[in-house]
Amino acid sequence: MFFTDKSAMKRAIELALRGTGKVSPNPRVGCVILENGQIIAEGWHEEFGGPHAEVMAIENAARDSFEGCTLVVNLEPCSHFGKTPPCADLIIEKRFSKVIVGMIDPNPDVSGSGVQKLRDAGIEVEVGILEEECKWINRFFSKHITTGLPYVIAKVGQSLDGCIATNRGESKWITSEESRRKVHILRNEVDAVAIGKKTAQLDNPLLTVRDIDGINPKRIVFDTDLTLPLNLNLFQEDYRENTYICCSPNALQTRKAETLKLAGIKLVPVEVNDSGKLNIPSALYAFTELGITSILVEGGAELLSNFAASQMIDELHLFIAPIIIGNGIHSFEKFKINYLKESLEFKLRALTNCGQDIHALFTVN
Ligand code: AOF
Ligand code: ZN
Repeated sequence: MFFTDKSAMKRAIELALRGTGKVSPNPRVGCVILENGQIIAEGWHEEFGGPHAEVMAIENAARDSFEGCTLVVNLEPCSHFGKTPPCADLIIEKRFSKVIVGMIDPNPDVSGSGVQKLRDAGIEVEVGILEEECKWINRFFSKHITTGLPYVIAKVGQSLDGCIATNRGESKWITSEESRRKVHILRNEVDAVAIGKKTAQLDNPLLTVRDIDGINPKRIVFDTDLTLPLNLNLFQEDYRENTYICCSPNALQTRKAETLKLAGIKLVPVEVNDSGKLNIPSALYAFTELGITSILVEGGAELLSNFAASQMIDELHLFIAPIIIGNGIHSFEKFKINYLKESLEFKLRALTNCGQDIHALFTVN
């Protein structure tokens, strides 16, 4: 098979995705080496702290000089000393003729200087091949490295009329099995999954990745006063090690806090707003401290509304089941505005069928 710049980049992206769940907070990076349109070696960033994709591909090629070869990578080769030495230096030393880059590295320590270094050494560099796709697969990394905040995905499984539960709180299962499978794929992609107190109580979820091969994210419950009972699934022995509760600094001083900590559950103190709700931006900064670059907010209405009111949602996945609930609990019902100009705006990115459900994917920009 003859590889063009684009098809080689497609392959680099495929390889990059193999790092899902293993490289965060680093980006997912894949690399192929082309000679006369043929791939002679491949590599990807396999684990956090490990060698970068370019190093892996170069090692796999097992040769000294790459004159006449093109290196294709979805993220600009690094130029800084992090946990590993600069890839740009290695590419120059190995005498590559050309480098094709998907996107500039948003990391301020790199941000164009990797490409500059290569060009200064006389290497032909092309930037921006399949740039949209490249940016998409590393959107968590980009947000995190440029703002210090995790990328926030809100997931809503609702009826045609926007309800996530009946007025008695019944919410299992509004959406189809296909939709739920997609949620498990999403869970596998993020570093953490978050729910509110009521959802923890009513649904008693595990928040694990099931039905697909994957890695379980960290599990976060927002429980301001630490009133949730210890017998919930999330707090059972097999799960508690990866379970975090966000609570008020006051709640941290209580006996319940001691009991939870002794059980191995981690408590994350978060500032409280005047309204008595946990402050979302300070929770997000606390998550960053825990190495979390992406979070999936799974409900309920209270937590989703709190995130909406803080304008902290980057992406929204709406799973719409073909049922009408009527007088139920609406997905964002606690998010109150008076004028349309105050509404949160999203852009539709994709619309697909999910069994009988509709899956709509929106981003903020
Ligand atoms: C690449 N290829 O495969 C990755 C890159 O601490 P380090 O040495 O692992 O450096 C991490 C930074 O390097 C990361 O923030 C990003 O800017 C870049 N990651 N770069 O050329 C890779 N993983
Ligand atoms: Zn590197």
